[in-house]
Amino acid sequence: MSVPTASDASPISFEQPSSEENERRKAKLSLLFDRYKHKFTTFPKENGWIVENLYMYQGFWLMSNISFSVETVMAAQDTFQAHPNDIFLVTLPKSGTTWLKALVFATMNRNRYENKSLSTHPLLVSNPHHCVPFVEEESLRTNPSYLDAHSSPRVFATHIPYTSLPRSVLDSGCRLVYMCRNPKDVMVSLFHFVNKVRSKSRGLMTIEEAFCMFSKGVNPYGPYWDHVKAYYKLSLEHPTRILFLTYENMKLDTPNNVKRLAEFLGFPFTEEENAKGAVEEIVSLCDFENLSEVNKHGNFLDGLPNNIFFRKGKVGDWSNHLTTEMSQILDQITKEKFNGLDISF
Ligand code: PAP
Repeated sequence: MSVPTASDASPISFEQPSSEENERRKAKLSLLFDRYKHKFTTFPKENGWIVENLYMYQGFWLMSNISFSVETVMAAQDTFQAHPNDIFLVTLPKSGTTWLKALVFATMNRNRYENKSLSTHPLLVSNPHHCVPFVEEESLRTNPSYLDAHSSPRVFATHIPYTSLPRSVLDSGCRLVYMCRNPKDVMVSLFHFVNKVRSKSRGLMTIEEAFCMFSKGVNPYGPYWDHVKAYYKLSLEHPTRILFLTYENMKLDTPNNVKRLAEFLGFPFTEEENAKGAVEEIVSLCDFENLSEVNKHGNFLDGLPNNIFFRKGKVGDWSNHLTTEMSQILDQITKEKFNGLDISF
């Protein structure tokens, strides 16, 4: 059986973005802010984690004046055109986006890099976020658009809640992979991330503040539970259209989950590949130790260091940060919100 390959026409740049590119992105963001501010500044507002405010848009809290924001989501809704064979990797921030991008990219492009020196593999020279673009960032793109590529299937990631996905994504019948993670680990991971990127003038966020906001559902792309639930239900209704994965299960048995992923994406591993250890190769290429080493230096877009996406990569680190009471409250909320759903971590 021959394994399909993603076309070589992909114009993705694996290079580090230049400071000029970051400036151009900033200018584009500012234009979007001006285009949409008359709408979203009237929406309900809360204190933000990273930037000053979060705005409630279509039932979810979104930042503003940043790449992942209410204005970039609105721009995506207005302009993003999905193709029926596109693939979307959907996550809440800090649920395993970087890892999922790497696994999917490595799986779908395995033939392209076969028999080549491993050191030329994009995942060994650049950030997984450069390999799979976000829908939210398409409106800020300054290099040739991925949208114009002949590469097929195209793969995008997004944090956008189901109800806010651009109409064409919903209508095109394309496939989605959703990865969710224990809310307690998501919260702790987000808390650490935020304190690395928040402007000095805002001071550090405390774990108590983070807990209080997260448990009320007030976090970027939150409420956590509503985001997960909508995609989970969709995965039950349309199992061939949406694959629902958890970070914890992926950790527990990465090879079998990579096989499931490959089948769902239409790139199943052949018996020959299985016999020669192709799955295990991908698993080890994308494991935390390897990717965090590759991304030890250098910068990602918007001046963020590559290593910001790699902290511990463990299941259950929440126990080092949350009090017993915080943990019990989050467990109770999760139990109530996920009542009747077969989601476990
Ligand atoms: P993003 O949504 O901002 O892209 P995302 O990749 O979803 O972030 O989440 C980052 C988390 O994934 C970090 O978790 P931690 O804070 O609990 O450590 C990060 O360490 C973890 N992570 C990144 N790469 C991998 C990987 N290859 N394997 C497992 N976990 C990973």
